[in-house]
Amino acid sequence: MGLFITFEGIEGCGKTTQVDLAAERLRRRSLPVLVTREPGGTDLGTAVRALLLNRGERPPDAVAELFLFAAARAQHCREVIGPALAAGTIVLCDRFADATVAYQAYGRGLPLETVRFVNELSTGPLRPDRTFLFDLEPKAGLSRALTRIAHRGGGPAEDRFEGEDLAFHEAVRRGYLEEARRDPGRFRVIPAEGTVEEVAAAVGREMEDLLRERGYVL
Ligand code: T5A
Repeated sequence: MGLFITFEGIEGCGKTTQVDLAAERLRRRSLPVLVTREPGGTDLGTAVRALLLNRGERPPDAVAELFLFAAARAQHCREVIGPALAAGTIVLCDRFADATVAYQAYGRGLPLETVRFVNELSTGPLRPDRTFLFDLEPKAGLSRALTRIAHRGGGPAEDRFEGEDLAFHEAVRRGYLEEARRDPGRFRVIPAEGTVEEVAAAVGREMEDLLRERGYVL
């Protein structure tokens, strides 16, 4: 079995930047790595991503949103993540089921136990070995995310969640921190206000510990 590592946090916390840097470090050591993201990672996930993240005249209802994220994840787990882990790959995933708890339960206000149940259905037996939670003030995260969107050019902005108010993003952050408190064995909370290099150094230390713990020769 490989290793399943997820990267989580509010908008603009820097997780995508850190997923790419972590993958680069692992590849330099000739370790087999797969980088993927949610929603996404499969044809179905990519189609669902457009439905969920692009602004439209009629945004999905919160329950519809929950099921769309779950549908994308069910396909992703069975078509991509599960087989990659079975082949011994280290899978780095930009967001996973904790995002559904943070956004759809804490952010949207859907019942927590219902969201957990839907998550279990969509992931089946798959659980991350480790989750890095990049913690940042929502104001700082949103300002970074909006800069990223402004520089994106070309494609769709995928900014529907960035349009939510500050209270929503604060609730999402609280949700993530609460999940980390419930499962300290899996989560590592990484302060994300530093420079890219400072945050990457913290991720690097945590990755070394995990690889050593799991018997990888370093
Ligand atoms: N969602 C997702 C749910 O509601 N439920 C779910 O179940 C799931 C899976 C997905 C959206 O869907 C929601 C949550 C999201 O709103 P996404 O594709 O994950 O969207 O996009 P975002 O989270 O919005 O990703 P961002 O790209 O905005 O944020 P990241 O990944 O946190 O940040 P990153 O690395 O792209 O960096 C953003 C900008 O900041 C700069 C980068 O260069 C970039 O410009 N940056 C830094 N600047 C200063 N200091 C640092 N340390 C920096 N690190 C990065």
